[in-house]
Amino acid sequence: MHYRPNILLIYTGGTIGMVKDFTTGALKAFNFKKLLNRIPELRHLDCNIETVSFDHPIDSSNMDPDKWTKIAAIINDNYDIFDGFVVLHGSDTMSYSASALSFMLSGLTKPVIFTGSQLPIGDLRTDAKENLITAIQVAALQKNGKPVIKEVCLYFEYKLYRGNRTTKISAEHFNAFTSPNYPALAESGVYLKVNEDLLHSNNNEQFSVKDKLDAGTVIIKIFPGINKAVLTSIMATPGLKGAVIETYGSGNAPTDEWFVDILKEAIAKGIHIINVTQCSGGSVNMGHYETSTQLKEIGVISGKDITTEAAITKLMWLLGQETPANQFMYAFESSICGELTQ
Ligand code: ASN
Repeated sequence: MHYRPNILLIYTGGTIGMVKDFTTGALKAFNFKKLLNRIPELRHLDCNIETVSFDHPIDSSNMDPDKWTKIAAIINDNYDIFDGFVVLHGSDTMSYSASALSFMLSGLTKPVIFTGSQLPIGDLRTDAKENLITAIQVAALQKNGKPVIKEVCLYFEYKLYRGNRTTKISAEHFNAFTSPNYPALAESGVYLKVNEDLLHSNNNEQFSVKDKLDAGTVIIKIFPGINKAVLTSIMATPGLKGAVIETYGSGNAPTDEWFVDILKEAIAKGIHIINVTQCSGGSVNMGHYETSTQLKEIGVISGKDITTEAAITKLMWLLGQETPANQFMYAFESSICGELTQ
């Protein structure tokens, strides 16, 4: 008999399920289950769909590590019952959440597809229907009775990306995401074309949720004129355990003595410093220019071609897993689930 995969939709909030507050004119989160009833197309999909919603759906600007743990727990509790998961999420922080979950859902053997929309699902010109329907179809894709996708992905505007490779690039285009350093895993046109060579699969690791995160972290963007007092004060923040520094080009930063000394002292105190590029594509390569040689010498960790979103969540995750100090650099510079090119 024909098998219909079971898909769980997890609604966390975001524009996709929002409605306009008629007094203020602002969009706010709404009861998604009620809205779903208005999408008869879902009944034509070749899978069984169930939905679960956050008790209080949020605009994704209010996303935080506790809520990532909540999403991970929903997936864990339903892991054996469902063949795939679709997480409906606001687009603003979707790349952070997809990255965080990619680390937390260790040894994943089923698809977890994040999607959302730029316009509410009830809007006449909405992009929500295509995103939702195709995300469900991707989550339901099976080959020889097994899911095709076994990783955390993000589906938006005809493209399926590895979630931890994405970044939001537009506040208004339907094409709101890009994956600057890794090609799309699948494209949806007349056919749904999956590029199987690009898919991630774990090495027979058992699925488990590793949800401890430590948010004693910061992202610092370097700019010409960066202030010594400000940087000193950030590095002196109580409880700070790691910093992602967005540098120029291939990982370059000012060579001023004070700048290098502040980072050197922070590293000596046990703060992990991660170097990522503020360019929208390409990789950090410390030592390529004189302006990054010292960073390498003092023990700054290379983020290689990781996105800032994946870097900060990987940092929180490695800290949460209590990765020993002497293994931290190796652990960060190695790929856990395809988030960087080794
Ligand atoms: N502010 C919304 C959110 O991230 C934006 C969206 O979903 N398009 O929740």
